[in-house]
Amino acid sequence: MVKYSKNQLFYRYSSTSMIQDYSTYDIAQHIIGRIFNAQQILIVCSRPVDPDSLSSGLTVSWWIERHFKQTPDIVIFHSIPDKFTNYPNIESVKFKNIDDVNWKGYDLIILVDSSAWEMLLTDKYESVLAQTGFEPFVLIDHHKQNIIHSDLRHNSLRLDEVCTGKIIYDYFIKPSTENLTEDISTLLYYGLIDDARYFKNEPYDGMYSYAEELLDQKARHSEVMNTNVSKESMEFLAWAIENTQFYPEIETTFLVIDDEKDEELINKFGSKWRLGGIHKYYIETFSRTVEGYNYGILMELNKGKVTLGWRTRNFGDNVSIQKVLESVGVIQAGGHFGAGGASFDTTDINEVKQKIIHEMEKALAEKENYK
Ligand SMILES: [Mn+2]
Repeated sequence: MVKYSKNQLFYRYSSTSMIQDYSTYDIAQHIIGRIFNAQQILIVCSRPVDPDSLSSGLTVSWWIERHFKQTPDIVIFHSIPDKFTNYPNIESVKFKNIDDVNWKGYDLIILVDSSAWEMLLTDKYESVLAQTGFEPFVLIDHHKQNIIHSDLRHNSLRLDEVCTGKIIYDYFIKPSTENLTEDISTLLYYGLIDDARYFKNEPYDGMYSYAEELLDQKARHSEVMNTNVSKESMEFLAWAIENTQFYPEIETTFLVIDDEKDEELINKFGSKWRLGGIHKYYIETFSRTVEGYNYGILMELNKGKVTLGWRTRNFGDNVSIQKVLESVGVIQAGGHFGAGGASFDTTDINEVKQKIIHEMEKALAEKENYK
């Protein structure tokens, strides 16, 4: 039987939605119980290395320290782009190699903001799971249901929310009656604003009141809204627009980075162009923005696989790119309706593209089967 601290008596039934046979409240309680009983906690932030992923990891860690007087380690296995160096507490997130973690040393591993093992634990995730099993893991996430959520069953708190930070706030911090510090509010606000794409994405219940609560707790609005992009991101945008292919009949744009284009990018931006996330600005400003092109796909050849990112306009009568990809032999696809990622177990990038084009033609002709 789990013993709760005095503070936990304040946890209240806050949701009636169910995850399998457990209510979300039960799952949150179960996770709190596990935190309370844990000896050594590790927090793992996910790829894409974005504001919600980093701020969720930092916020959970802050709350555990504050509420349970225990200091977790925070780790990420993908490098953190320079644009995050001004984030409060960012130095507590350690960028590590997966082999440098003593997995057996942690009895609780909290995963945040992820819909796939690979996004968290890299392509070596199977060797980690072979050592640990599923037991040490819990997951807090807002992506579409995927294999990882079923693997972790009632240790996965997955909700359709605007961002993972909001779930942490609603289910852990707020009921515990801890007040946010200015820095933590600001971190959560970064996560919210980025995942909501400055409120251009679909509105989720409670999204605006959450923003207001963070502002009430001194989130630094002007700091978060002070966006600028690196010169490299702008140069990538210009290059990428030049290299984008337009397919009007399927309302889709493709940017295909095969070996030849990769070489070109390495010459322009250095071998680490992928890791710096300089392609993100192209995806956000260009994909699904051009009139008549509701779908934007960026394909790459990466470590012997074809990987792909998509954007779909949330407005209008559109098909699900995930469904399209599932019909053309994807090994993994997930994320959100309007924004997601996928990978194919092949290096024939043009063959994958041709299959997608063919399936998109079908999908647009029979929309009801691809929703
Ligand atoms: Mn997120």
